[in-house]
Amino acid sequence: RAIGVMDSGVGGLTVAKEIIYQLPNEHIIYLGDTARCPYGPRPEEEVRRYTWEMAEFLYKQDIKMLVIACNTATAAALEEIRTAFDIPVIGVISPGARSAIKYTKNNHIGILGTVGTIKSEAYEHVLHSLKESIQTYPKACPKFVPLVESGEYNSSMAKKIVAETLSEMRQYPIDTLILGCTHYPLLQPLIEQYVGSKVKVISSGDETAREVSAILSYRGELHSRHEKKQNVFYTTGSPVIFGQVAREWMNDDSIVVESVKLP
Ligand code: DGN
Repeated sequence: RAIGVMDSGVGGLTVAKEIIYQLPNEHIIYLGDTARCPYGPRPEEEVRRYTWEMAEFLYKQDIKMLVIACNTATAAALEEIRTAFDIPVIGVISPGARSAIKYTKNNHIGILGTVGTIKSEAYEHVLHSLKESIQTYPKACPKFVPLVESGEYNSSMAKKIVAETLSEMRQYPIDTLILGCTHYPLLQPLIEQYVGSKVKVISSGDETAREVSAILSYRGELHSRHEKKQNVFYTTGSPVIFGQVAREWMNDDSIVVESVKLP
């Protein structure tokens, strides 16, 4: 059986890439809800409904585990989907927060995310439950996701938008910066360049993949040999740009993207 990975668009590919890297024997079924991306500015109730629709689509593909590789969707619906499903369901917020706690020395942590994620204060909640003395510096970055979805994450416009959005972050005493949106690792080189080498930039993919590995291994559900099946990538939008970003980001020219309709 496969591992289901879902996001509002191409962002969850940053998590899927880590899962494929750490668990090369596993088979992934990915769903990006590109037609309704971005989720960030939408009311929580709407994000919750869309997240359920994606989760149910993947569940029907006979998956053994579900990764909600979208912070906005994790904040809105992880707990209720986890309660309802009979397979393990994880999100990306706790893994990202755990990584940040491992790295910070001065306990000042910046958080970048969508409007929905920042408003939910989900990162603050997890960070403070792990370590009370953490000081947080949140910033919503609504211009980042459209840049990534349009494949323009290397452009000079991207560089300008990163600089404009993060100018106040440079004033804060942070030593760690959480990319609290799975789209942002595609902008990571620009973000790192802008905040400078004294700030450790964290994305949640690595730690999320470790959690997938730990859970499946505990349940005895890891494949010991390579699953012969190709990973499958679905989008609710146009497969053209999605396919370009996916092939480039995953370094895999064989990726074919299929269209689906939700619900
Ligand atoms: N990739 C999603 C996240 O991690 O929050 C959000 C993208 C979006 O829909 N704005």
